[in-house]
Amino acid sequence: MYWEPERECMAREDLEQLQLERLQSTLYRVGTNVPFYKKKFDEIKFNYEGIRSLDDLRRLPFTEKQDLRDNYPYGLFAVPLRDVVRVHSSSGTSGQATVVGYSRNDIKNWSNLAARVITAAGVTKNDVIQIAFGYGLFTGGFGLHYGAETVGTSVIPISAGNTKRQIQIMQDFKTTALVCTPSYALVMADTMMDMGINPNGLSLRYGLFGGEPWSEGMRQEIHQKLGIIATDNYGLSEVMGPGVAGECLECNGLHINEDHFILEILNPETLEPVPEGEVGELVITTLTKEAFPMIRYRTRDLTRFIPGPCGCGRTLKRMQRVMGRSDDMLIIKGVNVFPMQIEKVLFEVEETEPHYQIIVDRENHADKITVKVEVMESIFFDQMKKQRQVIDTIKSRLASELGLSVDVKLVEEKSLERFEGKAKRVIDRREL
Ligand code: DLL
Repeated sequence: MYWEPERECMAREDLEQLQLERLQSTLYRVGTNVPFYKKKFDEIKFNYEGIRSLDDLRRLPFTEKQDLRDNYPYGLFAVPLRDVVRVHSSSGTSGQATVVGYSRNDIKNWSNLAARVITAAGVTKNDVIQIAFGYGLFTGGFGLHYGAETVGTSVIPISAGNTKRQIQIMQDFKTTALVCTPSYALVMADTMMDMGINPNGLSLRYGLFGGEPWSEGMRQEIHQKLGIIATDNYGLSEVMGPGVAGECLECNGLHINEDHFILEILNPETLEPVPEGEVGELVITTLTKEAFPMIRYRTRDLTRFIPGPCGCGRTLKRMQRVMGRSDDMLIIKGVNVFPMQIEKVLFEVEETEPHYQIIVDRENHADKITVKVEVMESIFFDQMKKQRQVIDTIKSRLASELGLSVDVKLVEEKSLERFEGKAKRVIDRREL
């Protein structure tokens, strides 16, 4: 049930003391070994002795994605390359790629934290786990792979893609736990239907999903279609990869591995902490990373802390599922719209399939959103009247959720693009 109970159920006071000690030593190491931080610390005349409490962290400057780009490839590493045993990298689809590195000890910690997340999600050494995240420069595959091996689970390192083969192997190898993005899990469910395979006849019991935002409605959909317990786990390559936070079987927020990371939730404009329990931007400081420590990294991910204790007994603080990134926020006629708000509404409408696309255009200087959503075959082909009704329902629910009128188009089942990794739901044509 717990992987490291002495840490996961630690008394708050002891945890904070440990965080403080680890923070002091991290700051000393980066200030000594990384010219980028040394310069920043000198600028504010930062004195290491001055860090007496965790609140003192707030005096330090932020690190941003651009800093990683400017220091490409190895400029922010805090150890010489001979002590680095692994590098990963972001794809660079939204600009110059970034590179992160791990020492032997970092890999040990990462494996342990991924093992925590896997254990919290119900998986034990008796399970057979199919890792359908990409292996390679992306951290998803290797991160969870090492975690699963640490737990002692039988690992099938299949990587992403080739969906029919995934299902064949799931059936033949008696997979009990599936690891991938939530959108890919739904693609697998559809493919099973096409192959005439009943998910209830498989051995699958658990699904560990992450790497992209997903709604509670999507969790229910996966649960119904695959008959599994679906948990959420969160991480990002800049601070480690998967293993930063993960849900337990209470399925009510993600426990943060606070002995290895300090998470702040700040108002993205003022950069001051939001009042307890309110939504803001997650800012992360690593406490144990040797090769690639990060001080106050601005993730752009939006979430909130969940107050109060959790039924599972872990004392590690919880955060709510990440609702999206501030850079994914669309501003339409001055109204802020998050793709997750649209997903939430679509999943509440019975006739829709869980596949959609959000298209943003600019017509006559005005922004316009069109939501394309797949609907059941029977509705798409036969019933004009029913189609109108579904469109009207979605439109009116979206209008009340967003405060904005949105165009809705019903499209045929399987007509929208499918994704094996992170889904790309928004097409913003305004930039073209
Ligand atoms: O996606 C690490 C990961 C892999 C986490 C597999 C969990 C499972 P990156 O490619 O660097 O790393 O992308 C990180 O993805 O800043 C979030 O915006 C988003 N993200 C990751 N997990 C979640 C999640 C991996 N559970 C970026 N919910 C992050 C919402 C997520 N968004």
